[in-house]
Amino acid sequence: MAETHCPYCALQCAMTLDGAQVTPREFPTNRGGLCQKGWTSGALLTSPVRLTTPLVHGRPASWDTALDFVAGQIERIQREHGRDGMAIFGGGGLTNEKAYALGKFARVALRTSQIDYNGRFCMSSAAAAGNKAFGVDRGLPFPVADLGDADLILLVGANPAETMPPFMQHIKAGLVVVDPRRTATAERATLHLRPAPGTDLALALGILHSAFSEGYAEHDYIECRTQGFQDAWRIAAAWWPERVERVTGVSATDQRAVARMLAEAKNAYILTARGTEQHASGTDTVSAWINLALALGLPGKPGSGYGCLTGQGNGQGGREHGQKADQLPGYRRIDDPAARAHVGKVWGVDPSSLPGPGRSAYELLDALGRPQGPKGLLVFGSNPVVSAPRATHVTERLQALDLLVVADFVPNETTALADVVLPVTQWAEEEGTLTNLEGRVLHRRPALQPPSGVRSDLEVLRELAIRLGTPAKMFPTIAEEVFDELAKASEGGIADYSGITYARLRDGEALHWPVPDRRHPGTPRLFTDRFGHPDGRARFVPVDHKGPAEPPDDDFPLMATTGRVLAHYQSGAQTRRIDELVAAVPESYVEVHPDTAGLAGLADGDMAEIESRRGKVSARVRYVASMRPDTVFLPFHFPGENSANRLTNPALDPTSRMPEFKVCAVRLLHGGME
Ligand SMILES: Nc1nc2c(c(=O)[nH]1)N[C@H]1C(S)=C(S)[C@@H](COP(=O)(O)OP(=O)(O)OC[C@H]3O[C@@H](n4cnc5c(=O)[nH]c(N)nc54)[C@H](O)[C@@H]3O)O[C@H]1N2
Ligand SMILES: Nc1nc2c(c(=O)[nH]1)N[C@H]1C(S)=C(S)[C@@H](COP(=O)(O)OP(=O)(O)OC[C@H]3O[C@@H](n4cnc5c(=O)[nH]c(N)nc54)[C@H](O)[C@@H]3O)O[C@H]1N2
Ligand code: SF4
Ligand SMILES: [Mo]
Repeated sequence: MAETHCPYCALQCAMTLDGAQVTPREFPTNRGGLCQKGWTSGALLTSPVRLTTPLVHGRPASWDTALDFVAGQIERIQREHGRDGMAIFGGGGLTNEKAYALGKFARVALRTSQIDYNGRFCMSSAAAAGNKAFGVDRGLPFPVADLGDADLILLVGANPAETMPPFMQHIKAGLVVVDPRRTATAERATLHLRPAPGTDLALALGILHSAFSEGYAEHDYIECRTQGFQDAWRIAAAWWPERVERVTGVSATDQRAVARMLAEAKNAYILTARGTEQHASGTDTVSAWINLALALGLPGKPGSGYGCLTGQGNGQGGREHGQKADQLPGYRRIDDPAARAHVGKVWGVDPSSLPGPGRSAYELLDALGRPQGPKGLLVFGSNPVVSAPRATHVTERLQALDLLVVADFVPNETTALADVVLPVTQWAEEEGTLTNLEGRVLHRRPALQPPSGVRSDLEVLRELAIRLGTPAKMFPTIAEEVFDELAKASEGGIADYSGITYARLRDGEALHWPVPDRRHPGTPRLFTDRFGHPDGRARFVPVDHKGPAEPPDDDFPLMATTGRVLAHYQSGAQTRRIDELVAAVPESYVEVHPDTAGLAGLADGDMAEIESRRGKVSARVRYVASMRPDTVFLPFHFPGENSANRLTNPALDPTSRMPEFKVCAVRLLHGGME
């Protein structure tokens, strides 16, 4: 029996594993609850699809053969194309230890600048906006359980009733949901605002406009705790509610009602997620919601606040320890000389040998195999063939590589293209830490022995590093040793883990970073006295509405938006292997208003073809009377002909480099493939 946490999302529900048998465990985030994915997560531990033998060009090989081959190819590629000829793509599901080791492997063993990860597709816009406003990016700067005392919660672009079901227990009071679709979460709301996809920024400006004009702004707070209100207000002043109604479709009355509800609540929270962020103007959109929260005096006020729901199991920790292109451990910047000096010392390397910032996730995938781009790629913890935007193009770029190596424990659409597949241990077979959506560092204990033949990601990195001539001691394989080094590397950084030890975590201490020394109790609530900027004040960021990068037109008259369903996780690599989840949602579908479907001659249950400028997909029509007639929705969990990402637009946010997963122009046709 081992006390552990779920392998999937950032809520990190606590569970006990007895062999592969899951039982929920009491914990502040899940209070004894689990969703269907958590309940069934044990199934993959005993699944016959499990990868247990390295594959080289599709044929079983010994570990030595596979690793020698990979190391030999890396050396050849770097000799011919330079250090940046090799690239790494990581994931926000990796433990802190793995994310740290991967970043170190890139900078020290490969000495490449070309490393990024799927978190760029996930939360990078909220991270960028949080850094601008608060000088710190921690998803929720307060414990989840605090939400229980609020009178009002405004949830923007988030569907936790499907994406984190046990989270809904914390919402006890008034709930306002902003989502173009009437989701399971919106069903629970006191008020549901249904803006057109990609128009949230205008909506936030409209609500700020109402709040200020009606006299709800917290002038003392604005004066004492913030900077820059006037510049932000100058833009919002031009967005009176009737103008916003024309752009968003949300009535002026509803905008005013939300402003009033927020102002009248004694304690209120504004929370955002991917619906707000996955846009070419996602950073500005999050800034607009933060501006509203600041004008109402919420961030840092006890019992109130702004937060962003992180997504992947280690969505938070995964972006703190150096697998991001511009980053070193401790949430340090790779272009900061002091950060390079500190981390260089911990690693025992000359800081000048550390590469600079590399390409962001989509830019990296897009550059693969091109004359100036990487020729080899190592993937740990992602399935970009299904999850990257403009997926057909990304697939072609992966095929253009000289060397594609994927470490995974199940075969997926990306391992199918790989020259070398390395079978690794999965969550319950190894030890490690993750940082959940509230910045709390959690310890996962090993519950069962891995099958023979598999190795851990940490062992793979060490074996490759040795073959590339790096001293073995630089890449320990015991998670606790890696953590202790990570803690040192993070010391003095924004995400300071230096006071955290495995012993403290095993004792069950609730350690929310920063934890700057061993006696420090952790920081469950940030911003109560000051924000992270040197002057302690939060910043309003002046932002204006731009709208989607690809608005609908005569050829592609509808907007497609994409997201999640309860039963499947991400690219589906894990959940499409679990019978109970496949039975719940066996295939892709498209949610469409009956009138819109009718115009295309499509009945409920027909196969439709959905086409954008980048490609075509098939999906079964679901009549949903509450859909906006101008919008269709597809889940992105399915591959091949059903992959929503064959449609999506890789237009990138200029700051976060996040692609616009949440809106592209499409047309709906009869006759998709069954
Ligand atoms: N079941 C399940 N749970 C998961 C995951 C999973 O794959 N499956 N993945 C995990 C991960 S990594 C993440 S990031 C989280 C994501 O969690 P969420 O952000 O809750 O999930 P999404 O479905 O991507 O998007 C949320 C909502 O945004 C809406 N939306 C689309 N366009 C817009 C827009 O322009 N404005 C607004 N306001 N809303 C819009 C969609 O209709 C959708 O209902 O879930 C985590 N939990
Ligand atoms: N259209 C559209 N596309 C999207 C989104 C959307 O809303 N719409 N959301 C985006 C978001 S928020 C995200 S987070 C991405 C996620 O999409 P992906 O990055 O593809 O994430 P997963 O499907 O979780 O892929 C994880 C793979 O890594 C493996 N894996 C899990 N843990 C480990 C480990 O510890 N080590 C190793 N080596 N492998 C491991 C799993 O078996 C699986 O094959 O998708 C993005 N794509
Ligand atoms: S809500 Fe998230 S962490 Fe909890 S059981 Fe479901 S997938 Fe796992
Ligand atoms: Mo995500």
